[in-house]
Amino acid sequence: MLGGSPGQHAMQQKASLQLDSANAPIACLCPQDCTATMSELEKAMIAVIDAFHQYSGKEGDKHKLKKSELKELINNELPHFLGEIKDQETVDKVMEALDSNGDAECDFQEFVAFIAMVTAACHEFFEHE
Ligand SMILES: [Ca+2]
Ligand SMILES: [Ca+2]
Repeated sequence: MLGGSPGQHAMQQKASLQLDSANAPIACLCPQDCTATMSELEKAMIAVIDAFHQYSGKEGDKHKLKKSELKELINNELPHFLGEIKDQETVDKVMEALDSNGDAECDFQEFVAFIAMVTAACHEFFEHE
């Protein structure tokens, strides 16, 4: 049969979703669609991954945030925790702090470390209240 069985087609779609994760919404890879039953913490983790790819895919390397992408992400997604970045100097400083491997871009590992840092700072703030 030309085009394969419907089952094969679904599997191909799933494979392409995995490869093109920068543009595709994060899909659960288990047989059932379990996104509906995910815990709040699991949803938050997916949200972190989603936010990264939403901005990293805009320009240049799809899997890294350059300065302009990082600035946009912080300004749009972390306005209450970090405040708006207005000048280039601040963007430079933030990137310098995050960029642990020195390639002048923020990859997912570096982004997760950053989120952990902000979350820890936020936790400290509530602890001292
Ligand atoms: Ca990019
Ligand atoms: Ca880097």
